[in-house]
Amino acid sequence: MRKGIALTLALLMLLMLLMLSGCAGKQEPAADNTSVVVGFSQLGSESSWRIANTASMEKAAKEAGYSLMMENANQKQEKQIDAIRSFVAYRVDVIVFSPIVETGWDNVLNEAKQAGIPVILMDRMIETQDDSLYTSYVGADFYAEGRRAGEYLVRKADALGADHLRIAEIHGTTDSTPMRDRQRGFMDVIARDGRFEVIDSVDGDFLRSKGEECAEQLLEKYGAEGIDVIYSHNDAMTLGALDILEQKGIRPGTDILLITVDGEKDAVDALKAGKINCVVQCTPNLGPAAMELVRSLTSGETISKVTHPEESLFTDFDDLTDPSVEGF
Ligand code: GYE
Repeated sequence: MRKGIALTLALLMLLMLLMLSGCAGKQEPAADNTSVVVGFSQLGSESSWRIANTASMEKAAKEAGYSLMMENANQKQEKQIDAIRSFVAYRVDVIVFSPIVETGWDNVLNEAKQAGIPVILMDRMIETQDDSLYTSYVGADFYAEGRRAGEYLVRKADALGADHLRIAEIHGTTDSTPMRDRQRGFMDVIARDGRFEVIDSVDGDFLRSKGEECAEQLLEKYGAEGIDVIYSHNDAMTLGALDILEQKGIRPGTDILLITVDGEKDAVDALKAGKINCVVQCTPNLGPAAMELVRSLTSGETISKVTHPEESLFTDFDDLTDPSVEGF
């Protein structure tokens, strides 16, 4: 009888040991991370940049072991507001969101604040009098991107010996951070240089289809001879414009210079083919940095208010056969 009990106990202990060692041996994230719920409001699916950004967030959350509740707002601010409200009602641990435009968030973010839920702005910023409405921002320095685009153009004008370049801008979603700051950075560099004239600025909403429409309108209004440069705030719009130029027998990159932002594969390939002159990089891979902020926050660490990724640019001055010149 005693022997029987001892044997059962020994077997039980063996079983427990096996279970414990099984847990320790797993390569997966700590089990308790799954109790951390991150509410993520993505603004839409307007470009390859956005699709890559969504994938980066999903992958990073999975790797960190967090439960990600994601809502895609399909370019509607109201849908983002609804998503944030639902995250508050669900009492998620952290809210991450990419605001489609800068204004109009104070009420809903106050609701999150009252509920004690920290908010991380990912990719885009908000305009508010109350900085306590968000804990941290992780995303590009769009003003620096705009400046890089302007500095490239100054260099190009020098190289061409040009004394008058007429620029048409195709800008991103009105009142979004990348639209505002890519425009401001670019203008700040070229404004006091008499060689540059901005003849128009049209809204392409970061969409390829609108980039096509904008190019059609600009060509109708000014003719190919009336435009020297198109500065477009993202690759999707640039690639749309590029198609229209080619359809009309205008050589993109030669007859009209093209400056773009993002760095998706198709744009970098067009740069290599001489059809785009400058690609200012903007990385969509913000997932790991965003999840690191979630980790710090949920571990009670203090976090920095602003995190910018390192970014650069590719241009027709560079050695484009270098393997580091590649898009996402
Ligand atoms: O440049 C564009 C996307 O906010 C940085 O949004 C992002 C921008 C990106 O639609 O392609």
